[in-house]
Amino acid sequence: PETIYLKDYKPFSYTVQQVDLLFRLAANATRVISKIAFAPNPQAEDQAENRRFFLHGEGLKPISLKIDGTPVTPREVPGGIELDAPDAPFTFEAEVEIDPAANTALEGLYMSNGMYCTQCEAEGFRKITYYPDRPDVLAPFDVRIESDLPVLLSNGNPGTSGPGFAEWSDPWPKPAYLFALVAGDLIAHPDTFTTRSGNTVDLNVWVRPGDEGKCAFAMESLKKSMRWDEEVYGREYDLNTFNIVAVDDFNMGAMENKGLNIFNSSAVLASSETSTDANFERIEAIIAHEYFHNWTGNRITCRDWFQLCLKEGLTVFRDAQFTADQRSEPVKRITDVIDLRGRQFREDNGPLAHPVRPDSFVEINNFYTATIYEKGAELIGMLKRLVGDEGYAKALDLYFTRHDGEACTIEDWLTVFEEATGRDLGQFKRWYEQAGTPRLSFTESFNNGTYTLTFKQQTPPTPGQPNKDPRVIPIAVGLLNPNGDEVQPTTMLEMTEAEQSFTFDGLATKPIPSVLRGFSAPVILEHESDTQTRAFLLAHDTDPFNRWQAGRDLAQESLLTMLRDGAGPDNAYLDALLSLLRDDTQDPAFRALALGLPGQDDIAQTLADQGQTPDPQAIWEAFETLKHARAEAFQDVATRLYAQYQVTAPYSPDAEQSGARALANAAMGMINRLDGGALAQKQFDSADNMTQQLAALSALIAVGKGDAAVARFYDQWQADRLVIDKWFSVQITGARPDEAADVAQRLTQHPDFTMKNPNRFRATLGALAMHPAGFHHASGKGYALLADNLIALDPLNPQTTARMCTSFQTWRRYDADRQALIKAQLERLLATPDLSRDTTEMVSRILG
Ligand code: HT7
Ligand code: ZN
Repeated sequence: PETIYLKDYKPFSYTVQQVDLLFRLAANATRVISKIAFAPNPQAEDQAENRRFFLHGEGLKPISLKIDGTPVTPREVPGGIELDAPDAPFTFEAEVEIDPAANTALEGLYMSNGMYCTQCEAEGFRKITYYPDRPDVLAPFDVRIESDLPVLLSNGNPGTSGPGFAEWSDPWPKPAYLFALVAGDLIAHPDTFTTRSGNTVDLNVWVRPGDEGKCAFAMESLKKSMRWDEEVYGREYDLNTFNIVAVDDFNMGAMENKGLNIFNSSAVLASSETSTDANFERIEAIIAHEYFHNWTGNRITCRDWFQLCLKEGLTVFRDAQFTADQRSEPVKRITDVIDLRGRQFREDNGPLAHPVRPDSFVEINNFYTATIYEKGAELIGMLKRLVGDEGYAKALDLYFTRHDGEACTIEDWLTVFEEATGRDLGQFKRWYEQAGTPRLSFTESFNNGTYTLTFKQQTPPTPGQPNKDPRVIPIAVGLLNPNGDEVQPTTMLEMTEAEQSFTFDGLATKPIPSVLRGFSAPVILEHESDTQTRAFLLAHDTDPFNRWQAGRDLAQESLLTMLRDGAGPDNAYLDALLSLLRDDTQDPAFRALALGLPGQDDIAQTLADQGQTPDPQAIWEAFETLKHARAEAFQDVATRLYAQYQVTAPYSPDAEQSGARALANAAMGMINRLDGGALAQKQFDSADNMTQQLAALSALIAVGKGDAAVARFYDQWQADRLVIDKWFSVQITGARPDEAADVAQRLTQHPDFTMKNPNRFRATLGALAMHPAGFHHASGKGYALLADNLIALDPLNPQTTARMCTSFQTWRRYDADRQALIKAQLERLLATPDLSRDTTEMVSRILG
């Protein structure tokens, strides 16, 4: 397959002035009739004689093609067609036929439960009709849909409609990846929103009949997002309609199509009976994310797909700010960092490492990664820390005014910051160009009241990038005296060298440093610290992130020592955690987070970083031992917390109630280990919300008492797809390591298992991959099961297959036997006849 390079970017030879599309919908033979006004592009350097009129097109059946009314015969070229076109404005017309019912890839126009829907990002529009399917070609679209289905939707504002047809007009020039169409038997949950300049916007959440009772939360989240973007970024909505549609079969979370966001139903539908607190929080965040794209992505889009982080990093950053404002800032930061370390650091540390702005790709769908999204968002956070809140606000205002209606690059983005703040961001740009997570270490010295911190940064090689230059790193530091008082409030140090010292004067005693407060940069902080200092920080740090980090470090050290020396759990950790749990002045959500343990995969990675070979089974056993020791040591406090944090008020998914439930359920998890499931069974029997019910089910499975509850849960929820996804997952994640692959295998035979629904596939095979000791079982049965299913899925849905291959990305950290087993499965995958380009690229990169 062809590799595409950033350095080869050239603008398209033509501009598009207007797009008119007519869809005659039919399940197996939809007609798409397009009329597109083109003109030579003055920005393109091509001379008239070498202008190329190339249009993308994939799997289209051409019926007729015309230029200025005259039929034309195209030359078939890889990925599309080429035509001789005038060196003056002209109209191109095409009629093509496509087969949405046969489209299982869920890209382009496809069908999901009798409903038509589209997914065009990144390169799906070319499966709908011939078009310059690239993000730097922007045009207004007018759409007419003809179908007997009752609800016919597209982008922009509604126009004329009547029996069997509807017209839509989107005045905002947009790239084809933001095109959308939906047609189905849908029910609206309607509302309105008045913008701050007084425009009334019709809002609708569209769902399948039966789901109309699960839309209210999404609608409230949308209205909050609209208001927040006005208040915090000064961004108003710009059409008179905003539609959200829930679709069951969807490859990702959601899609920000202009005025017509299409969502995975798991990212919209919510009720207290069927959704957990975590589900509610995710829905609120995804609704906000897609809505915020209206400005960061749609009004200002990307010049090419190498600039993907321009819209995704910024929009993730904006949605994180929103969530922090709605809920708790420290809790949001801590959970984001857990996620970043678990997914992005893992990617940065292996064969799939790539820069936040990659410089080449084979299949762009493989680059919707944690690096582009989450590390991309971290870069925005660092920029904000470096230029300050005011500088950030000025730069964003300039970005919106200067680039509205344009397709931009990271250079454009950094230039507005340079101009708005007068800073040179040349070194900062390395964050976009260099892959890999910097390792940051420090030493301290104290002399005559002067305290010196000397930092070193170093980034290990990544594929194709053996050497790295130092980056600018904002390091937030505070200092505490031995009594626990803060003697130096948070200061932003700016490290620009490979090694650099910073001094603090006038200190009476050697302080205890709190470094990288708020996780001020996406680095791995390597610092040997003693248990006492960590316990001190857990008790006294004024920075909530670093307090939590101190607890996590203690847990990690304890686990590593248990694994290395066969020692028992560290008492200093248990004591420090116990004091925190007892402290009712502390936010319950924070205490629940402090009770969390590092991921088993994080421990495997840490061991690999230290040059050791992780044994997933031994890690699982160490976790079990530690959890059991905590259950015994915290028995009294767990019983008290469980009782104290039962929520008696009517269910609400707000931060306060969910924090209380999180702590009570963590307490129940501990009690469960000692009472053999008695309390969990009680909770399961009486639960009136999914958070309580699922936590209890999971606890029962963990102690081998889940059979009856698993059966009852299925009977109760068999009609609800999203709840049944949970039912699939919980049985696998809760299984013992030697049984997890067998449970997953059995569930793939269940009548409700289907390859065609990505949520169900992920709930089953994804759950196995997230059970490190089960997936990496020495027999290799986990690897074989995943590979079997990926081979079966690839011809149906290459995008989801390729994405799930990432479960194998850490293979080189394991012992020779496991490496051989995984390699054999990867080679088997690669040898599969007609393997998709997506999966071929992914597996080849993983094999290295
Ligand atoms: N911008 C979207 C990314 C996306 C996507 C969404 C659904 C299905 C396939 C997709 N490919 C790319 C989602 C977002 O980041 O908001
Ligand atoms: Zn996005």
